[in-house]
Amino acid sequence: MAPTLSTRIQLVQGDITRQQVSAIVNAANSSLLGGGGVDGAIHRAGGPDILADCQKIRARQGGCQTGEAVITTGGRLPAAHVIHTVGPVWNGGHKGEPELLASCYRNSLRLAAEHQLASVAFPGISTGIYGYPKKEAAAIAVREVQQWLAAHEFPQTVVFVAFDEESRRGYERELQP
Ligand code: AR6
Repeated sequence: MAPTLSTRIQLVQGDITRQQVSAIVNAANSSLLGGGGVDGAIHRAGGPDILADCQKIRARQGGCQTGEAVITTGGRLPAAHVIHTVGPVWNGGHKGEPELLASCYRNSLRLAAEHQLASVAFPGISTGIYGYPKKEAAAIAVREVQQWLAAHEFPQTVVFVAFDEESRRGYERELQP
């Protein structure tokens, strides 16, 4: 029997760099050169091979625009790959932020599907330094992932990684049947 949508989505609270999945998603910036927050944690835990791949992508296409995604090695991480996506900076919500955030999820999932990755873990893109309200961001994340999984075989599983309790409650609300 094919797994149902609800068994293909998991929610955990913790550190995304520890997740045993095919790819973790990074909340990057358009330079792809690293930064604070989850970006800093991923580069620290994964080591210099991730940045080396990012530099190659920069040489090829000059970085990554808001709403887009690129894929690199996971270096020393348990995850073989990192998908770097650039979320929108929250600016009140009327500057295209919801559509750009939805694009981050769709483009990350598309890369995972193209590489036939079994499992992908997402942090709350834009919900830290970029200031996107966690509740609204969780609603977009869950909607986009559910729509993707309903229409695609890959990735088989998506893990939402909540770093704190407020984020976890946001996902829980949205995932209620
Ligand atoms: N595991 C899981 N989630 C985490 C972790 C972790 N180790 N660390 C932080 N979070 P942020 P943004 C959560 O600020 O808002 C960087 O400098 C955090 O609690 O990392 O998209 C980039 O280079 C929050 O819910 O990303 C960009 O310049 C979420 O991850 C900028 O920050 C995202 O917070 C991107 O800002």
